[in-house]
Amino acid sequence: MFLELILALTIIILAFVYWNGKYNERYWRKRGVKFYKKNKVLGVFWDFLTKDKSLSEHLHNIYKQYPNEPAIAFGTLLTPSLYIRDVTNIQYVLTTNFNAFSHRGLEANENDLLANNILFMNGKKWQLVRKSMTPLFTSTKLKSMYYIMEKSAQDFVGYLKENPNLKKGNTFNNLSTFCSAAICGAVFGVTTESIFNSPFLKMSQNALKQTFARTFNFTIASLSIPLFKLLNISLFKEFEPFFIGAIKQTLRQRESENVKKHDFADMCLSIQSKGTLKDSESGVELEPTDELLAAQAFFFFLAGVEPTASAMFATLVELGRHPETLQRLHNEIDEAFEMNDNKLSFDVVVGMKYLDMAMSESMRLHPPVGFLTRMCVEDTVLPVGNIKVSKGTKIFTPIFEIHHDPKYYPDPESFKPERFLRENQNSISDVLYQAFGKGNRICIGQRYAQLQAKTGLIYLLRNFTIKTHITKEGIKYKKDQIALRLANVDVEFVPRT
Ligand code: HEM
Ligand SMILES: *[C@@H]1O[C@H](CO)[C@@H](O)[C@H](O)[C@H]1NC(C)=O
Ligand SMILES: *[C@@H]1O[C@H](CO)[C@@H](O)[C@H](O)[C@H]1NC(C)=O
Ligand SMILES: *[C@@H]1O[C@H](CO)[C@@H](O)[C@H](O)[C@H]1NC(C)=O
Ligand SMILES: CC(=O)N[C@H]1CO[C@H](CO)[C@@H](O)[C@@H]1O
Repeated sequence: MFLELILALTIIILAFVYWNGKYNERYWRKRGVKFYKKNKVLGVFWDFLTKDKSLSEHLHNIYKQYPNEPAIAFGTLLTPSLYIRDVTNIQYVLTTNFNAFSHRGLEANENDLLANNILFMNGKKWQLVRKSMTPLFTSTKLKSMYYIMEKSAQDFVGYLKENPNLKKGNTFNNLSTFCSAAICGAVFGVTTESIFNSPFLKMSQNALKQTFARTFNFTIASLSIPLFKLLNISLFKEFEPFFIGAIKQTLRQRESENVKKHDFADMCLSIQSKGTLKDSESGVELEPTDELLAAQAFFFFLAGVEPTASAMFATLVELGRHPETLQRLHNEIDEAFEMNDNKLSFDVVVGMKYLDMAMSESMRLHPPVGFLTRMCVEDTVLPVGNIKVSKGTKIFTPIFEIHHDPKYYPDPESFKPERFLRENQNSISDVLYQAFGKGNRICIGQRYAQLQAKTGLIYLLRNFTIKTHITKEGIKYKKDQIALRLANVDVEFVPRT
């Protein structure tokens, strides 16, 4: 009986795989689009599941394999998926025809409370929440957050000095500690006595661990929304008790204290005091519950830690390999301290040009997020190649590949901050730099992340110089579905004399 069941199931699966592969191939042949045949059912996701590489690197292989195609299709079960190569088409999807591609291609299940955040939201709800969170990232707000970040950076340097054994080995982890402390303090107004012992840090380090179950759940989320819904998969359930609890506690405490700190908690209270969020045009309404606000905070927190630490790490790795750049940056930083009586401000940090160039170039070479996704919500036609795209089609657009294409960045593998000199900027058109995405769904935390990363880098480089150690196997990227994080390499902090 059991054996027969297994046999029947195997036959059904094989029949589905055969039929689905044919179906996907035919679907795209009719539209005149080249189809990635290596796995006709799961496309690059098959490569991702079976190889020790980031998903981005598999997309990169397709990019190189089809140099003359405006777009390449691949199988993702029943969802048609299109990987767009041509820059005009990319611009069409991300900006020109945003209305047809306003969806990220992910949707959260209802009971997964912390996934109910801007990244996963779509349509009018996305618009309502994005609009209500935008005031957190104005220059005035960032200015008031700067001093809290600076304090975290100083504490971090002190911590490294007191614990010499930490100056080498798993530096990424230690950078994520700084990021966690900075965002907890700056955005949530949570400052504990020792920033290195905070429960938030423990949670973020746990959340950063890649386990099989997480990879599996997230792969289903990006492969097929219907299947994701059917299996009722949750992504962040395990963090609910701690995180929602922490946000509730912060909000209630702030309410009772009745002091203004102009941070996330204050903004939440002000949103809640105004009541239901409404879109007058469509009549869509959304209640700003503690849970909804906690979900936004949760994603801000994850984003403030993982990709921000990746950007800092990539910058340090490149600086350690390029002594002249490092020296120039040391000079810029030392001068800034000397000209400002050892007391930096938001304006001084934002005005440091060479730091900005070095970071931009590091994020060009190693963008912490390697590609973007969208889903088509209105039938349309991509201008280059005249490709018909139907509602429901999942779209992937390259970041890493554009950043490494010699057509756009001559000698793309070399680290050259000078590419980002103002006078050279004209050659880098807007679509060609996408470390923070593009269009209406561009990273809401871009300026925040840059400020936090720069503040950390400034204090680290004021007190230390850098040595980059690459292992025998050579630099590579960690296996990850979204992130591009450097592996097989570490950075050592050497005290400056
Ligand atoms: C260096 C660090 C960071 C990098 C490289 C980064 C990169 C990105 C990218 C590539 C996207 C997708 C944009 C698109 O689809 O066009 C994104 C979206 C987003 N990021 Fe970031 N991010 C960083 C830090 C942050 C921080 C610190 C926050 C919050 C405090 C944040 C909040 C968000 C949100 C809410 C979205 C979704 C926006 C939407 O769908 O409307 N990110 N980020
Ligand atoms: C790091 O450098 C800053 C700026 O010169 C200095 O004020 C600070 O004392 C140094 N930190 C430590 C822990 O030595
Ligand atoms: C999904 O699972 C949750 C428990 O994790 C449950 O509360 C909810 O009712 C389920 N939803 C559906 C539609 O089955
Ligand atoms: C994956 O999804 C299942 C089904 O909702 C859930 O029970 C499980 O906890 C999830 N795993 C992780 C690591 O989130
Ligand atoms: C606070 C923190 O994350 N510290 C870590 C720094 O890296 C070392 C490994 O070299 C860890 O042992 C520390 O826990």
